Amino acid sequence: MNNKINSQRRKFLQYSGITAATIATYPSLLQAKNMGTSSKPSPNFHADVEIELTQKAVKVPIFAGPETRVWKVFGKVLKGSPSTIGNLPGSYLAPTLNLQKGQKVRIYLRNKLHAHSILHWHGLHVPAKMDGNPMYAINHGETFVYEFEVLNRAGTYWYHAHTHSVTAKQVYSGLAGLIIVSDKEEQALDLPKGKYDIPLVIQDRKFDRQNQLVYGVNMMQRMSGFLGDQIMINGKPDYVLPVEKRSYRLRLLNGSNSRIYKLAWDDGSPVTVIGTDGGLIEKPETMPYVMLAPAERRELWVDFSKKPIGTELTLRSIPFDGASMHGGMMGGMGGGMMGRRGGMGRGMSSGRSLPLGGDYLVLKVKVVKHAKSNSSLPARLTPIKPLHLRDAANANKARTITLSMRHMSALLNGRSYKMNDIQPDEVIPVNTLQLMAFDNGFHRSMGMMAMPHPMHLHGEQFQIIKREVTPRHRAAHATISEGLVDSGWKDTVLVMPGEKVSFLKPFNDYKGLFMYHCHNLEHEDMGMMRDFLIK
Ligand SMILES: [Cu+2]
Repeated sequence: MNNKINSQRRKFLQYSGITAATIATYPSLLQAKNMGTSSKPSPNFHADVEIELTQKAVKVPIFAGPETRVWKVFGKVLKGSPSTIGNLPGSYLAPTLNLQKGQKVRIYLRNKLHAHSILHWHGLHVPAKMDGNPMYAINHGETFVYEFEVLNRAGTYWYHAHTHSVTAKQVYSGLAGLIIVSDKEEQALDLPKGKYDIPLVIQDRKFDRQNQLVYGVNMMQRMSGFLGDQIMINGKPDYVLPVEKRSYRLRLLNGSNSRIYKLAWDDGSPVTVIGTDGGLIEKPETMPYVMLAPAERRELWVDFSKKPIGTELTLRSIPFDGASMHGGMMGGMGGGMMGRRGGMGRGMSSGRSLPLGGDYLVLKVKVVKHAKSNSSLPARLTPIKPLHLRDAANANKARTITLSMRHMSALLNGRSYKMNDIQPDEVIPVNTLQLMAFDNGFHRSMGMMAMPHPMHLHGEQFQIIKREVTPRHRAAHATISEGLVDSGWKDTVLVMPGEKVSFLKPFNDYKGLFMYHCHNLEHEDMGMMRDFLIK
């Protein structure tokens, strides 16, 4: 091991606050050997747009008083329309990348952090080398060059750090932003556009009295996942969205480390969903509330045209069961041990973690003025080509991935993450459709360790075909089931305790390593991640 990597690793251990005792339970931490290689642009790739993203540690104003240290991504368009990069107003989150289907994109990622890091384009179907696998993490001063064509349909995607063992901490510190892909099919629809098309990144955070981010890494918080005491929207506390009397398209992303939301309007209006992870669904779906697990996206259509000016409306997360180990105890206990908040102007913060499955405010909307135009909800959105079981290469034998937690580890088919550790059942022939399933204690009870897991697969989007729940967990499941959106294209699926979710996933075009993992980022860092080898 050379000295540079050694000192890098020391720094990152210091930064992560990982103690020697913790390392003993994370043997895979010491296996990250492949870090530290800049890459170069390919002369054969003719980019339509070129973007430079620079990661830096900076201080930003979030609250009154001391500025907050965050990890920020700065974006610059080197080639192409200046609108390729947009910023969420006043946000410390990474810039929004506005891409078109069919565009060839080159991104220079420059790492100015004193830590190794790599970015992943969540939901995009890109070559393995361009996917942000942790093995490509770069050190301070190095550059990784990404080149890919946008093959995805219009939709709300995102990007975030995917660095071995420290993804949770890095995303928490600020390394996450939106990718909005558009295409002709979507543009032809009369959906709210421009300032009436609003992205909303929902995250929970915790700050100390000096306004600094607090990230707890005790073992209990790792097992349940980090839970903050304050909801941030687009990186801002106490967020109020001013709207006109007309309809809006709201693009929700759950960018939280582990928090699952059950979102409902407080005036009892149903929620109208028009899109999910992989873009618009075929037709709007109306439900009493909508579930949003970490990394999932939901696009909502909301009409404020009949609301009087001055109306305040809130989107709340409302109670549900089966949220965490020991019936929700973990969230509350974790909160008590963490730094307390004090101070002014932080109305929503209590110093205690908001319990998972609790009742709390997420977003406030205020109707402030009349509108000059409106758009009505289209009855049909975009057609979705259904995948068929008969086309699966393994229609009679699903590739089942069992989810389990035991002895301070989180496992997939009983295995923990390791680089370059492909097992025979993780090899998938390229250009095939596969029948797959996530089994979260459906066939074998997890007992007290039953937890929800938001499962994500890299590469192409998939379609959900079936959910099954054991009798023991049906009552808890019924508290979330009306808010699931299983139509359309998905890249992340919430798998509740006692549940098995079956889906069809295409593995087209690209060979190489593609990750599959839990998007509860503490679970991911604990090893609940593996690679598929597509060949
Ligand atoms: Cu998990």
